[in-house]
Amino acid sequence: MSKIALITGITGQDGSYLAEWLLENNYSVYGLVRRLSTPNYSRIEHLLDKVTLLEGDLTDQSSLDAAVTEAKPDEVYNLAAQSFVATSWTQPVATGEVTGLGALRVMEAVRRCCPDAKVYQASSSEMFGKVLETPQRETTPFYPRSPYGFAKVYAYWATINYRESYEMFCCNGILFNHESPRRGIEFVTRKITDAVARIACGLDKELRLGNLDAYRDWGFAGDYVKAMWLMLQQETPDDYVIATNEAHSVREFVDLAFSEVGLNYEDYVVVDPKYFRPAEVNYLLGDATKAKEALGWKPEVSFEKLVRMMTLADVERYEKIYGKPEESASIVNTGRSAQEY
Ligand code: NDP
Ligand code: GDR
Repeated sequence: MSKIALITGITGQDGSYLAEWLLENNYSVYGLVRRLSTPNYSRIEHLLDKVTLLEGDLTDQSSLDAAVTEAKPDEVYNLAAQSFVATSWTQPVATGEVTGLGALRVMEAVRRCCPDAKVYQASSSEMFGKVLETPQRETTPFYPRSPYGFAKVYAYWATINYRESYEMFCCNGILFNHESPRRGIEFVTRKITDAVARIACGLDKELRLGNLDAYRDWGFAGDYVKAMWLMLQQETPDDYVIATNEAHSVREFVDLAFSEVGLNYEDYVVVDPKYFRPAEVNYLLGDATKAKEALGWKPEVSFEKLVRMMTLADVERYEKIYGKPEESASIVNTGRSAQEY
């Protein structure tokens, strides 16, 4: 009998990779989708005949109860969230509702309607915020720096409390930043690779960014969803940091991405205070030793490969629409295709 998984946030970056991974492993996959004025299935277009979509919203308990009752899942992956940190200052209450209370509602739905289901909660390195220890590990104290960060701390503790109060199998994956060609366009990595491609194709002349000296531990989303799954395959529930153990600055990312197309970032990047955050997370570096030892998990894609993968994918996308640029940027000469990554 194949296992059943319910993914909230299936239309997001991680949801799409996780659905692929679970389907490859013979799961029946259900995905929760919310009502939008126009459906947003671009990341799961290729999976639509293989997954069952259920309508629901993390702000609506009855819809979550109904989804869990219908799917009868063995595993629930709560990936849905208002996940953009910058927006959490302009929509702090909505962020708290979805990212914080939404996780509690998912666990309540499981407790009431399908208590034996295992639950994965998408916790975040943003909880470490103004870091109190480097590198950050499972025991590092939290100091969130945004409404998103403190909403995730609430959800983190709700996950642990449901494990301890009801003996539910609930796990926190404390994931550091992970990216891919499917990353939302407003996140800095994708904003950069999209702009590099536009500039290389002659469609744009500059890229406006905020703090170039923020450091992040960036990995590949396709690697990270496997860690989520591994957590739910263990005998006992626990919490794990998932990271590459390498920190790079936004400046390094931007430099490498422009180099991929043979350009110098200093000729195009403009620092715009509009993108500075009211409280910044300056430096994140994760220690995933526990995950390596207990889950046998390690990242496969390096920082350099990730930047290349994302840049190539965006260049190819624009080239398909507008044709190759006259000036041969080096990316066109690598002979590699984004499909290879
Ligand atoms: P995305 O922003 O790409 O996806 C978020 C998903 O949540 C989308 O499917 C979105 O649906 C859905 N969603 C938003 N609001 C609601 C709601 N009210 N009800 C139901 N669904 C909703 O995020 P990622 O895939 O990058 O991240 C997945 C999870 O992991 C998130 O919880 C994020 O906070 C967390 N995380 C991410 C990290 C990263 O680096 N990517 C690192 C650590 C944690 P729609 O398509 O309709 O907008
Ligand atoms: P983050 O990702 O806040 O770490 O949250 P983001 O890519 O938005 O920012 C990373 C760093 O880059 C700096 N930065 C800019 N960021 C954006 N978006 N746009 C800019 O123009 C820009 N210029 C500089 C930011 O200040 C920041 O320091 C992501 C999300 O996926 C969360 O949901 C997740 O929990 C964490 O990663 C781990």
